[in-house]
Amino acid sequence: MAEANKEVKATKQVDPAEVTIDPATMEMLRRAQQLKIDTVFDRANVMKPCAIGIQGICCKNCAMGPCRLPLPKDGIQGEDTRKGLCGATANTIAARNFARMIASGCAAHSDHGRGVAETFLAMAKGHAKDYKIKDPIKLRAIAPHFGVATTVEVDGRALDRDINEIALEVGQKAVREWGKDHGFLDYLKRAPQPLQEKWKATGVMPRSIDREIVEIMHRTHMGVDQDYKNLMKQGTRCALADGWGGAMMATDLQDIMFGTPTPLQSEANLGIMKADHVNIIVHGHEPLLSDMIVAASQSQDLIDYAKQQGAKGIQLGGICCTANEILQRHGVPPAGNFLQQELAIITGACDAMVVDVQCVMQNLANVAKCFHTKLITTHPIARMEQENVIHIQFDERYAMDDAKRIVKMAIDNYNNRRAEVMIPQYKAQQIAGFGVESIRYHLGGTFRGDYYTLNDNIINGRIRGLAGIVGCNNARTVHNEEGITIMKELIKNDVLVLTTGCNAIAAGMHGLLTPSAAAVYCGPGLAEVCETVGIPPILHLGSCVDNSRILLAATEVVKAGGLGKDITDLPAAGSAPEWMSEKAICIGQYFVASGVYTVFGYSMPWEGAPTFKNYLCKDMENIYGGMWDCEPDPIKHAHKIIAHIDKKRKALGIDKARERVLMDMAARQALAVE
Ligand code: NFS
Repeated sequence: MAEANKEVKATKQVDPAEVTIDPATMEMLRRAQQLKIDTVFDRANVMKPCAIGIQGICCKNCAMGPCRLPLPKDGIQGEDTRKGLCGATANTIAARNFARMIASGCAAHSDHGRGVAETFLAMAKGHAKDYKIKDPIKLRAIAPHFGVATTVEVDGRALDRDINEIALEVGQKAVREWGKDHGFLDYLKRAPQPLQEKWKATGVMPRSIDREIVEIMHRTHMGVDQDYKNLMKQGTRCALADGWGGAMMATDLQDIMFGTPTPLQSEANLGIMKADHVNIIVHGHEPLLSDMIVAASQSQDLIDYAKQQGAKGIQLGGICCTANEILQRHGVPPAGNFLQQELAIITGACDAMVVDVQCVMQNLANVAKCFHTKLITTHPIARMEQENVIHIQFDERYAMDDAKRIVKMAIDNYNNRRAEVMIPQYKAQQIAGFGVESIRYHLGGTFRGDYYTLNDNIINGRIRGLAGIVGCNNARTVHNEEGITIMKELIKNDVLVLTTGCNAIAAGMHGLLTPSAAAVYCGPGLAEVCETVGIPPILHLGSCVDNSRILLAATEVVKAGGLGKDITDLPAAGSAPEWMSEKAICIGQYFVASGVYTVFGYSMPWEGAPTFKNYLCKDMENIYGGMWDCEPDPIKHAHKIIAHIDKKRKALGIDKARERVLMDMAARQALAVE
């Protein structure tokens, strides 16, 4: 069994209790050690990161390098004379690397968005029969952003336009956003007016999505852009093309085709897998296939077929953002987040793992070799070299047929289990599926139907502010520890948390996504709001592309009034405590450029270029209203966010209301009747 994995030998075994705070993960790591199967936790123990690369000061953009520019031991004294063979400074190198990370992140989210837009258009043309318009209200709501009319005039009366006609035009317009040859992205108009003005004035309005990515690749080629500020201007334009472009369109079009999420109950963690069921784990990002697999696994003929094979049913679970996609729309429970992907196979009960794009570890193939698990790649752009991997290319024209074929393959594999099944019995209840629309419903005014009640509670100080805590796991930090500690500290201090991505899965696994968590973990103000309206203190807003929901929720807060005129005025901040992917850097930059103070954990690839760092972490605030920061210590991290929220409350003149909340119950009651 160890054969397939013998390439990596841990010099010292990791102590499971030291690398994660999740008992299910600890249990599976012990099991892996018993079976002599290495996981990402072991590899992180054996291979240390490059001390220069981690600081962002290694340039490998031409074959004269790689040029490495380590900081002098005693720091920079006087002028920084470090340079590469061509003369590139540390700032240029770090900015090029940073911009390339943004380009890659934008490409990943936006190519996902392109796939969705193309399928949406195919659906509208009748070429993808298994996809439907599930949310026509949302389609009508977003059509005007593309300049698509939702009414037609008949005899002087405005009548509702045919929904299929609207879909066709929206699909055509959306697809063009990737390569339009004039003007700017349509969705930029959704941002608050002052923010749009700021982008115009600073010259960072994205033109088309593909162009901004290409231009970064050009500008970071050897001998092109050699000014870190100018490089980051393009980095910003590209990041905005993601957040207010590709990712936002992905979210909207997915909502229309698969349903706009509404809060629903589910569970989270490896304990959702069932020994007596066929277990299918979907992993990756795009819901185009996974949504079909949900439907296929619920079809009676396949459930009957599973029973014929001796299973009690079919258990579907998700890993990474695909998990969030099918959780928020169908209540399918996540089996885990990024660092748990190998562990789902090590349970011995994973009959098929179906992957598409992004955040899929190649070592899954090696782990799958040790078990009966069928590892199935489905996307033409994401295949694996290992021979045991099966490729079933997904074709949206035959979506349901492909999904059924995959589910049947998993069922046929049920009786091939060869290792002892060991599923850790840990899972937590959760409520997920929040969004711009459901926040309006839960925290909106009774009659106004907007964010009035949310704003009111921020102004009166029961809610101190808002924090978007998002992003990945990183094997260089303790699994889930930073994210969970930060979120607990924030809600303890009355900060309402919005979460997405693998951090959202962590919140679910650790029991923070239930309304009852409010009484246990929240400060008095936030607890009161959560208990009154019946929401968790941390709202699960979906996958990483759904960070666009956070931007739009913030815009709604601005529109509802009383908290300034722009996102940057809000008592709000962003954070990715355990970030690891290039997508996270892109997200961070579009948050910063949207006016949000954004703190990352772990370490940032700017440490080796102090001037560039200063530009991102200080100067950007003067340009966009938001700026970067990095704080690996979770408690300090949370308090940096809280200090920023308090700074914004003060600027808005609402800091006094907050002080009253901190008084006794009588004072709070007095505040409530004012
Ligand atoms: Ni976001 Fe989703 Fe997870 Fe990180 Fe990867 S799954 S797109 S990148 S690891 S949160």
